Amino acid sequence: MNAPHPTAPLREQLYRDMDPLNLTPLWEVLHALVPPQPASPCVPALWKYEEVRPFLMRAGEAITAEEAVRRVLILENPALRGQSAITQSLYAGLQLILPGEVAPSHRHTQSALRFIVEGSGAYTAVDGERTTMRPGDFIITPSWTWHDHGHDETGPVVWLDGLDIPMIRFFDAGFAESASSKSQAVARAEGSSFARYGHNMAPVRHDAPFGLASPIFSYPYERSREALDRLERDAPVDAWDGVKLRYINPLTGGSPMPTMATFMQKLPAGFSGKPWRQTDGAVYSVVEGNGEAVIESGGQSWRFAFSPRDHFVVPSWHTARFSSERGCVLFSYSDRPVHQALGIHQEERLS
Ligand code: GTQ
Repeated sequence: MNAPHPTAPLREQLYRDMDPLNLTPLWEVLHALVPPQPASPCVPALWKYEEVRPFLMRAGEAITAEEAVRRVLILENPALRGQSAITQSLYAGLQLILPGEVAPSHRHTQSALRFIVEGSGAYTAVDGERTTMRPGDFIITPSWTWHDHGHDETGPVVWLDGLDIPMIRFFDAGFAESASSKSQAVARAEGSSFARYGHNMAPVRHDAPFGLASPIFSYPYERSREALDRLERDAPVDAWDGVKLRYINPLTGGSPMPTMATFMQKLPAGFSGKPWRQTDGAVYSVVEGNGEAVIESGGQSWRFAFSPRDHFVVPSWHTARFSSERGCVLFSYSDRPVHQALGIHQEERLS
């Protein structure tokens, strides 16, 4: 038997005596504080739309959009229950709006993205300009812009909300306020932002109306899809990503909003991708087609068979690879711009 270390009682007594002064010995926690590589508490998770949708529709019976302010079911990481987080830094939720409803106008420092999952004809209004929502469209609500959502047409409309809520909470930097009127007055014609900034041109003056965020509110699916189709036909397919593009702020070439990067990718039919890992955990929304994601970390492995409108999360530094027999299209977002701004982004492409 090993004799107890002669200093052990000394240390125990030290810890007990200094505890009331809120003092803790670094050497007991150093390894966990400065890990040799990221050790995310998040786990990979998949939400099948066919399983989630009935609960969204029940939410539609249980509460109005106006009473809820935002009628959303939060996609919580199973390892972070109660924290309204899908990764340590990101929030995801599915928002439902029904014909005739209004989600009242407010603004907050948290940035939001919308990715339209089901239905058409709802609108979101951002600082006086409305944008009609269609499946596959990517829409932004920059920090501190007034926004309300409404629906004057038919059928339920569901979209994915991606926000930097946990990140802003981490920094204790959140502000919010409600508007005095439910819906904003329309100040500009629909499509005027896209006309000004969406054609590789920009106004001659005043060309950054939303500071760090993109002046384009809506990136229509047909444009993104057309680009991916053309690249699939005419350019080499990447062995890890298939055909993948990032959305940009046309004024800077950077991400549409400072805290979140967004991507659209197509896996061609028969694609069997090589594995990769990156420090930015990412949330995926399946747009079209079926496929499989295999995610591995610390000897554990997850295999997700995904279909249109399903959502899944790949946490930081988990190894992932994608495949698709008949081809598919995936939208995703992550906190990559923050990693890049801090100079800590890491990516590995494995073979
Ligand atoms: O639409 O403004 O899912 O403020 C969570 C917080 C949506 C929104 C969410 C929000 C919103």
